[in-house]
Amino acid sequence: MMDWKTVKDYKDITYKKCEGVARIAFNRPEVRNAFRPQTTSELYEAFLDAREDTRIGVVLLSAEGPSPKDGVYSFCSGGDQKARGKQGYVGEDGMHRLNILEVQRLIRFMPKVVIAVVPGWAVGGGHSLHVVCDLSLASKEHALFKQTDADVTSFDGGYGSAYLAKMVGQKRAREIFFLGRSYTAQEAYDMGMVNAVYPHKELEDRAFEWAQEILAKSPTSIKMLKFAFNLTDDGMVGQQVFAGEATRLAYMTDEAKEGRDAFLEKRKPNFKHIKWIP
Ligand code: S0N
Repeated sequence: MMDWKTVKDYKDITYKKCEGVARIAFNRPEVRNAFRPQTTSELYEAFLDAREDTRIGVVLLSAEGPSPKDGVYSFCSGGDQKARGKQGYVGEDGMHRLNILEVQRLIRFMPKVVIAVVPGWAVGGGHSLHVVCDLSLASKEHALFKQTDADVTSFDGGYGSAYLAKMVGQKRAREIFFLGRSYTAQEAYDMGMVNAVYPHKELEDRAFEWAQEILAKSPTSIKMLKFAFNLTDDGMVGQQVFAGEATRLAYMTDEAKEGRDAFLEKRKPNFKHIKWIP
């Protein structure tokens, strides 16, 4: 039995932790878990907390539900169209904000595995979020995948589309965006954008099991592998992120200690005893 502990009470999301796993969940089921600036600020804060917590190795991005209005389950239906002003999504401070892309980047660049747990509709920017997560698990009965970006002129030309094409192929990605059809969990699995499909009532338990399997692995390996998988698609930033971790590993060597000590002791470094390992 999982003993989830609430980290902080938020307005638009729930945030809990249990045994090395963080669970961040959308909590606006009455609007199919659409995100507004308030939601993206909360998501960013929670993801940052999970990133910084050295006990956490896996984050589950999930959703509360079903909707109290009609019993429909959703993961996320993207940007809240009611919060959309003339120049974009408007926060309570009246500013236009595009912060979901910052959440995407945090998911992409955090040195931990993020799993999208999709209990229902994954639509628009909600679809993009599952795409940017490292893994996706979906409810057999209720998960539905759909891209409405071209219907509402609020489109993701970054990871949501270009990275999706790497996953399912150019023809399929263009079909998903150009036609805006709905796809079942099984169809999403067959296309290669979902890792596994589970009966709805088992979904959260299975996701926790996936997380525990990952947590049994070497943290450094998982981190380096994630950044290696990202590297070619992220250009110079991908190289920067991967290289930063390589530098961190180099810091742990005797030669790094010698380089630092020599500088501090105002002498030339002596690397003569260090082997040139082939
Ligand atoms: C999810 C859909 C398919 C579900 O259909 P269903 O089951 O028939 O339910 P509905 O009756 O349509 O909805 C139930 C209630 O929920 C409200 N609602 C649903 N989705 C939204 C939403 N996104 N915003 C606001 N409200 C929503 C309905 O209004 C309804 O409420 P009531 O009962 O009061 O009438 C279907 O609902 C649907 O298609 N939803 C809209 C999906 C959509 O178009 N999303 C936006 C797509 N674009 C983005 O997400 C862009 C993301 C983004 O922010 C971004 C990304 C990259 C670059 C920049 C940006 C940027 O910030 O702009």
